[in-house]
Amino acid sequence: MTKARIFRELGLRATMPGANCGGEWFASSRDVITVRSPATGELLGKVTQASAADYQRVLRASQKAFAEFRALPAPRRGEIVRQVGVALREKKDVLGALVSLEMGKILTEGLGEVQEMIDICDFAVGQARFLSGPTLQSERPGHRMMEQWHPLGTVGIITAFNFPVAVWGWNTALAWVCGDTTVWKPSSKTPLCAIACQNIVNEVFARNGLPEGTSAVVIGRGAMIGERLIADGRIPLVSATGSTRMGKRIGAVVGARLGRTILELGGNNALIVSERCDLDGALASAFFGAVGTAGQRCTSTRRLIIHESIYRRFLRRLIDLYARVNIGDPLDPRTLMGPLIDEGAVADFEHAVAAAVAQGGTILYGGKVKRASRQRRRTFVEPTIIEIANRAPIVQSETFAPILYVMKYRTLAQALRIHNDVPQGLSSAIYTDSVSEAGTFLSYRGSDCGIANVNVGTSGAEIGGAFGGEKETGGGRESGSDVWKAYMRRQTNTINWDREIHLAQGVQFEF
Ligand code: UN1
Repeated sequence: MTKARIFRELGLRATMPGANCGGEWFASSRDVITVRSPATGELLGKVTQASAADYQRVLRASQKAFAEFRALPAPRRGEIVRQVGVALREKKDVLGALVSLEMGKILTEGLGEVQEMIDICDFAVGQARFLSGPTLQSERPGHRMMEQWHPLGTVGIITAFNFPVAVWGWNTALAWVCGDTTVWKPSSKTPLCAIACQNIVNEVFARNGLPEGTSAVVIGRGAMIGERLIADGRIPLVSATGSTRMGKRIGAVVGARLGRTILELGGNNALIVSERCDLDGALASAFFGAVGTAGQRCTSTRRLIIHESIYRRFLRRLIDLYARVNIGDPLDPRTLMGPLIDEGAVADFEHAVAAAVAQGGTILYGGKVKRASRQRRRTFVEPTIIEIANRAPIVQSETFAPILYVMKYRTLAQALRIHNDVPQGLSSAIYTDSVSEAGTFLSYRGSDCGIANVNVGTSGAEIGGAFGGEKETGGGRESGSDVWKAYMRRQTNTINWDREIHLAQGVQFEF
């Protein structure tokens, strides 16, 4: 698919302003992002970032839209989200290709990301008829209690470059059926994906007569737009995906004004490979988990904890697979691994490899950066396997690159200790055919992560589950299950349907 076709079908132009709340795009700062293909360096477009005044305009529109949008019955809001799902189905090929072009993940993964958005739309349509609370038994005669869920307000959504469309999709589909308006600050590394998504939604929302501001985008610097958004008392909920460092800042600022957050931050995901397991399955899961998306998923497999009796054999087979990885143009169907997002990410990769070696690690495969050429930026690295101790400082931190740290264990208790001995707690997996090992891994004594899988790898979660993690991953949950509750305000109602007044707890207060 050509760039020209992608641009035409998604309403993108060579230069674009970066703010929108429906209708015209606008931006009044002098700050321009130059977007280049991470693979080739080809100029893709220029986006003018939003100014403080642009931010205020977006917020005002969002607040105004909320007053109207929340009055629509939830199933009607669901019907509109259904139409967004249909529009995404129609644009899946081009939007998936844009994700691949701008972010650098291989095409099948770009398409998969759009599929996640379609799936969450379908999920949200059903949810729209089921935003329900319980009725409760009152202790007082003639009284009834119940819970209701009301729309919350403007939801701020901050997303990272690595999932430039899907994470916004998870948040918005739910927020909209819940009656909230949304303001999106996407990563400045992937602004074109954000513009394309907003264009798709604008068409659907306009057709349905929704007020401008129901869905808004402000592309801008963290220091300018991000800081304003998190400090803004008009935004009751900030849902943010990104690094732990960024999450600590957001948590502190939003917390100081007693706002709410959904934080989905760094992971340090491990896969335990038991000697009693389907080794082919374990191999395939480790391979996809570590090499997929060039290791730039928050769920990427970063640590392999392998039973000592199969350690050498398993690694030999894994290294064989690594040696066959086709690295190159993410839009070429033969490619299995594309580039990292930019030269900064490559510097992080190089730093991590050097640190691992300095901290006692041995490189078993890869470790090098590919040289730049006329068709290639210096953003391609080798998928890398390093044998190292879990306690090495570099293993304790998340490097967004295809580096897999491997280590061995003797007993399951030891494997679990190693597994949980990192500051992060997003995703985890064990490959085992033992009911006892699987049961232990999923028990309170097992994985301390928000996601724990048996015979399924750490990455590539379905949208139907709650997605997020513990410890430095931030504790937030996005996507499926009962996550919608975070996007609404809960109200407890007590109704006296009889004449007599009764105070709770038997208190007498008569005059
Ligand atoms: C992310 O990397 O921020 O589970 C999201 C997965 C995807 C989502 C990843 N469904 O790998």
